[in-house]
Amino acid sequence: MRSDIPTTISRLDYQPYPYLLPNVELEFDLDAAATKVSARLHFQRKPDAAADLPLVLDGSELELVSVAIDGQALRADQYELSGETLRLFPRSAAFVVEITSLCKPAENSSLMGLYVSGASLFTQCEAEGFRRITWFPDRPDVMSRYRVTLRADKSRYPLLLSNGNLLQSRDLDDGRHEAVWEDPHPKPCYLFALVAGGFACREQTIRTRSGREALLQVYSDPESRDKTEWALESLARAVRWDEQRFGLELDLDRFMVVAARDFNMGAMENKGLNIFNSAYVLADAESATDASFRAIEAVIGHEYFHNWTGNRVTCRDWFQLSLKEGLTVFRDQEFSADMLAADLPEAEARSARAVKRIDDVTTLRIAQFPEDAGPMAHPIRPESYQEIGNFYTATVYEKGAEVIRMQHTLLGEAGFRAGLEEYFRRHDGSAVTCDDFVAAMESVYARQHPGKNFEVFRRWYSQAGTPRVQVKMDYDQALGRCTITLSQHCEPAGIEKLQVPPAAKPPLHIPFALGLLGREGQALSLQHEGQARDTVLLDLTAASQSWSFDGIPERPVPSLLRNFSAPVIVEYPYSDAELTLLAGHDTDPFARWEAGQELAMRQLLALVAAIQAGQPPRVDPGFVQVWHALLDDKTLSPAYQARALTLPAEKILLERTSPMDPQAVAHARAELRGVLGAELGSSWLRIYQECADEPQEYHPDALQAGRRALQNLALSYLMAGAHPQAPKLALDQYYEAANMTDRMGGLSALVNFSDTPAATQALGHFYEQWQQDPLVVDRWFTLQATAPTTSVEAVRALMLHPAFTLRNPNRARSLIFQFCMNNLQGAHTPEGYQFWAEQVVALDRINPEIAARLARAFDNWARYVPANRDAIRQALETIQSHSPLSRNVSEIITKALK
Ligand code: 0A1
Ligand code: ZN
Repeated sequence: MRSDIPTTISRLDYQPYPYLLPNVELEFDLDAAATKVSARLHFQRKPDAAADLPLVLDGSELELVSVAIDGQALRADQYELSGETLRLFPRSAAFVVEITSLCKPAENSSLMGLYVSGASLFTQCEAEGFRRITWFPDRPDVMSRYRVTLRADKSRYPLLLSNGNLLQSRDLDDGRHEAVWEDPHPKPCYLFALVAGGFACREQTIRTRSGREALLQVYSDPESRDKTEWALESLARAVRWDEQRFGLELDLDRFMVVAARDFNMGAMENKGLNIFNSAYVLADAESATDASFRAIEAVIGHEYFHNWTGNRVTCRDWFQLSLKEGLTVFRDQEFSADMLAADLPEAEARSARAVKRIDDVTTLRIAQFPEDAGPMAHPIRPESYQEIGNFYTATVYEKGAEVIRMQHTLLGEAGFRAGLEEYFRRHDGSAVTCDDFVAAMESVYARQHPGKNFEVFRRWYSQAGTPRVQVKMDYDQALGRCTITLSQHCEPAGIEKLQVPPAAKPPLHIPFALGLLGREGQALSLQHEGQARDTVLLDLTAASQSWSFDGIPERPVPSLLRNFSAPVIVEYPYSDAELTLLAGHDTDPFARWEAGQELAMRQLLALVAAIQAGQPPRVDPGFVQVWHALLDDKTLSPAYQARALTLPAEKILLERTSPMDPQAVAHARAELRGVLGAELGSSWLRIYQECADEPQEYHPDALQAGRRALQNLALSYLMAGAHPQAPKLALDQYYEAANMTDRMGGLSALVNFSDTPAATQALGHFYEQWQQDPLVVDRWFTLQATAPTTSVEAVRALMLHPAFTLRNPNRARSLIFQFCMNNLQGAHTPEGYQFWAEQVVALDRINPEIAARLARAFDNWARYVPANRDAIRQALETIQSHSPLSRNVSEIITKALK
């Protein structure tokens, strides 16, 4: 484990690498215990670099066997090896370095570099894993062509894969074989990959837009081959979509996806050889839920889209991570939305896209808003880091995608596409910065809007924190004029909070979509920039600005931040009656959903206050009526209705309490769900029966999945409201289900809402049935980890289950992470916090990347009610007192305790 003194790396300290490395030749003698790697690196000093600069290479957990320059072996006194760097002193401007080293895949539990999963070998090189394979300039701005020779025992590792094209393969003596791969595209080393093992393949040949043939392949464990159909179809759809929507074509003859059981993240976009967490590849109706099918499509799309946004144009340094991640998340969100809306009539397509937007905004609010309000807050382009692995964050990914989406909103679809084309024209084949991206977009924007630029917009890249936009509306009856004033403000975030005097935070460029509704809920037409529209886009670029609209016959109700046009918090003093009007009538489906959520939020906050004051919680009948109206609204699609009738997530509610009170939040939400379940029992039952009444062959499309989501939501409300028929419905649904979505719906209703022998029996039955399928066993652990009645003792007992292990990230996440992060009732106790500290320390010995993620469970501890705050501080100190701690965990804990 690396536990060196933390060094902070700053964005502004960037120095170009003084050498080019156009060609890399690698030879692997693969073996789980010790793999020998021989590298031939063809260096050229850059013309503007000083001649006496040493050649600095990165290496970690490697054993150096030999090093030579231009065929001359170096003696130990001819190079410097210290910590993670190897310094060589070449004498000429062009030279070949040959390095032979050993690494130990079987001992590598960090899953970075070359590691073992099951009986196979995999690599993970982003961000800094390549240095665990060989000494190398492990930085994204060094781009090379790779030729890779793999040798291994043929019976153990029958398949040998790497990036690019297979040049040749042959048998060697003593049962070994060899494969030679060449990748024609220059790439940084973080995109290198190899896979060795026994796999089954599902493949399809496609013809790309320009008429080239390409082979798409999905590799899995042989026993999972019948679960790779959806992934392969998703890949084919992704290829097609990128051609149609952005004109981007596959640049390879062969594109491979391989599923790995042990993987730190979701998946990895290695050039032509994507390696995936098996959770984002394997699915069939019996074992995967609708949500998993959708997630697979999204991640397959995401990694494929990186082929252009990330691989063809890559990052100059890791501070630019959002250059590829924000852009690629935006692209995968649009891909998913287009797939959901495909083949639907106009109105339904609009609703389907709104559902996707609602889900994405919910993710942003659950994961990114809290991050932006806590000690790890950072701009989407961070200014400094100790461990780059800690910056694969919701801010870089999800807020980064929102920043791209705003550029799309400002430029329009055609303008955005033109901007992207300009970006590739300027930068294809190079490693660039976020500024370069914005400059390409700006070139189109300035053409569209003479005199305007992205000078203010650029600040999104350097400012942390969620801005607040305060809205004021004035109405002049005599003039028929409505004036909207927007004022923005952003509190200090993260380390800014420690600065005295506080840093100035200049205003941002915020595209703010607005509509006005009449008192009957009708859309009012607005005159703006010479056109009449229902929705106008206000360009807020100063601290405060006003816009007036004439011809408004009555005092309107504003519909604000339509479609969530910017990642901000809106403040406007709506009356409950106005929110009710919007929740029932807003023509913007996102804003309509938002109004219902805001009403629910008010109700929940009132319940939290009552619980804290020891008063009986009382629910406003007016609010129940709003839910009733949504339940009875036949014009809504089931998928949309399911979102509209779901209460705001506990974590979103928690963010709105001050100080944060997790126990009161959990109780308030459970209380409201119970009341809504009980008071609207007959409607929930009707909806349940309507949804359940349509037996069809399973398909994870938007319509079917929406219906199942609504059915399962109705079931959970019936259980929460203790409807007399509910337990039987849940049991029957569980035992008779024909797909995993229905089965999990039944089982979670039983486990979350009743602590009965029937629930325990069903859980036992589930494990019996599915124990051979690791991804389903993960569901089994998660369900128990998140059930409100699950205590720390229960989790400890589950950790003793033979199927549990901390070494497999998916399994560790399914139980430990799910409990600590998604079980407010069970985890937010003094024992819960101590348990968490123990697990962070235990995981850190195995896998620092994963441990550092768990270490962030209670980031916002300083804002909690005193009892919780003090107990978390103690737990943080417990972690801090451990030695050694990885650089990953230590960065998180130090920042949390500052
Ligand atoms: N580039 C990948 C994310 C990723 C990052 C690090 C990994 O290993 C520690 C793995 C994957 C993506 O955005 O999908
Ligand atoms: Zn990505």
